[in-house]
Amino acid sequence: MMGIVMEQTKAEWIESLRACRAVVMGMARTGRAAAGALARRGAEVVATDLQVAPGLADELPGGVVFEMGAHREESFRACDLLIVSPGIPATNRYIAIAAESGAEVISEIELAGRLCETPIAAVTGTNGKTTTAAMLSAILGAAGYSAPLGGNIGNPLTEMVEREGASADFIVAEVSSFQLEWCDTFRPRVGIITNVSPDHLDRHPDLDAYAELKARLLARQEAGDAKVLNGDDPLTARYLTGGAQAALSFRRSGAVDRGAFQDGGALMLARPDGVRRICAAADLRVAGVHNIENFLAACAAADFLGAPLEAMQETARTFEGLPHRMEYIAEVDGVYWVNDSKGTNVGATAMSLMSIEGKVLLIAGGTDKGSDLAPMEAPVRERVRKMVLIGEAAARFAAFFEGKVVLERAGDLETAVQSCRREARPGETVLLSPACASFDQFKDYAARGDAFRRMVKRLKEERS
Ligand code: UMA
Repeated sequence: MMGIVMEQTKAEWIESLRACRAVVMGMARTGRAAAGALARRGAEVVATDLQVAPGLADELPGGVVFEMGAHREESFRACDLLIVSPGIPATNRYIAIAAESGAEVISEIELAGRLCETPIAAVTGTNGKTTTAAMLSAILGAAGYSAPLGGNIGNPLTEMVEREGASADFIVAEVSSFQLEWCDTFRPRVGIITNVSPDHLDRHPDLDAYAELKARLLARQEAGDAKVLNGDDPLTARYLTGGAQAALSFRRSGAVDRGAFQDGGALMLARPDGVRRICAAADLRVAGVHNIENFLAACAAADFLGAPLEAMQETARTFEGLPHRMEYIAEVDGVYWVNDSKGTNVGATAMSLMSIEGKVLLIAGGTDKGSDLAPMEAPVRERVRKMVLIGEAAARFAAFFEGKVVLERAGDLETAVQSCRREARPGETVLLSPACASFDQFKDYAARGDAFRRMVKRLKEERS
């Protein structure tokens, strides 16, 4: 079987799966969705994972061969197509074995794109991509379109395409840099890059390589498509030039030719036929300057896809935000508790700190990604009264912030919460925004945020 070439239609490629031997590597959410989609289209599928996951055979179509507990070199040598889960680094030796044996290596997002005839609006970027994608889906929904949301947010895009592709007007996809690593022909009708700042530098060689991966989202776009880029972020704005697609941008610090921008207290849309006011920045139900950026990006994309101003205005008033992203949990004895467990990198935590009024007790740390901590220094000095450190990264964070802010090494989240409970004064905010991944102590950032929410709710109950 050949890789998809530009002359080959999607239908032809799908037909070719009947003669395809596929290996799906990783049997978590991504792998299960991909293995099912391929088997249903007639491919011979080997599903493999280093871990054993019981119950998989009941979940997947008959005929799928399971190689669990270890990978088998022979299977990688013999396959035509390899689907790699996002959690597996590109340097994995089995990927090299398959590629050297002539297999095409793709991600599950690439697979979803090949299976999908519905226009896709895809959002990537270091921070804000989940919220921007959710806002875009909400605006399109308010405009009367069916625009379900999938991808990195948690439900694999392939699953979404299979379930709703035929009935949806648009599919809104949140896409991570890991998922773009193995993308080749993925071509969204609209591609948004929210921003690029240091993250995942344990997986990508440097910031430039990471930005280039993000830009891969736009590489296959053609006339009739659009890219939406952050005009205030030089690493992102550099992709505004070149390409046959329409170039839209969003900015908080000045007008744009086409896209959306903030003008004092107003949020504006710049269209080919003139500038229109969307709403006041204060109309947004979600707090924080980063959410103004997310909303502007979503509006620029939604306008390109045909949504009217009223749908944007309604979404501004009603969109409540997402769990684990500056999620307000409770006030206990005058102290505000906020869950920003999705703040998994330095840029996200810096941004979250700047969106809070008053002093902050910051709970940070977790799995160390080795990022430069300098971008956090000014926000920490300005806003943080005390930093309480947890997880593997605690020692490096402590060494960097020593003498810059009051520090405590709490070890784990429960101890950190108890310490903040004792220390925080009325009017202050206790913020969990770790600037780190969670894998040292939790399954993922959502499990960490859920645990934090439970602990805070318990504190609240103890008071009432
Ligand atoms: N494995 C092998 N061999 C290896 C290494 C790993 O078999 O050599 C197996 C592991 O045992 C595991 C699987 O491969 O079973 C890897 O699964 P995965 O980590 O890719 O998990 P999924 O459940 O498929 O989740 C992925 C995304 N995970 C990552 O990017 C790490 C999820 O994003 C995403 O929601 C999901 O696909 C659906 O699209 C999570 C994430 O942390 C939320 N994303 C990062 C972020 O947002 O910062 C990028």
